[in-house]
Amino acid sequence: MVKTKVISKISIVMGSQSDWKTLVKCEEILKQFKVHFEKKIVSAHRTPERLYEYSKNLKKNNIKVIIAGAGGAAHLPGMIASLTHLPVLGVPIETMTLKGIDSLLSIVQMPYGIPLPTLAIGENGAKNAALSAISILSLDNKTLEKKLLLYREKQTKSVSEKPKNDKD
Ligand code: RP5
Repeated sequence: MVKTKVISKISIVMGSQSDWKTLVKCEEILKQFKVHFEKKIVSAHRTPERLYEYSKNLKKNNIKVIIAGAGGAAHLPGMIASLTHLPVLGVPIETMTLKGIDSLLSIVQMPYGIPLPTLAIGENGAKNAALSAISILSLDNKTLEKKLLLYREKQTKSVSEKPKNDKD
C-alpha cells in the first residue's frame, strides 16, 4: 500500500472580510516560513452553521493550529475552541469604536476548561499568532525549528546597542 504524506496545516480564520487587512500579516509570516495554511471567513453570528462545519472538520483536514481573528463581540475564537481540542490562538481585531478592547475582552476571558491563548490587539497580535503557530508546528519539525531559531537570531542581531539620531 502506498502511504501518502500528510501535510500539516495552519488555518487562519476570521469573522469577516474586514478582518483580513489585519490577518494578512499572519499570511506574510507563514509564507516567509513556507508553512502550509488555509484561510477562511466564518462568522460566529452570521454563519453559525459554517462555524460548526468548519470546527468539526479541522482534524480531518490536517489542521494542527488555528489562528482565529475577530472583532467587537468576538465570539468566533472561543466558539471554535469549544468545538475542537486543537490549539486555537485568538487575535483581537482593532475596532473603530472601542479600539479593540471589546475584541480583546471577548476573546481573552474564557471559562476554565476551554483555553484560548490570546494575542495582542491588531497587527502585532496577528504576527505573533503566526510565530506561535510556527513554534507549535516546529515541535515535531526540525527544519521549521531551524528556520524559527534563525529568524530569532537575525532579529536579535538587528537590535543595535545604542540609539541613533535621525541624521546619523
Ligand atoms: C466581527 O464583526 C468580525 O470579526 C469583524 O471584526 C466585525 C465587523 O464585521 P463587518 O461588519 O466588517 O463584516 O464578526
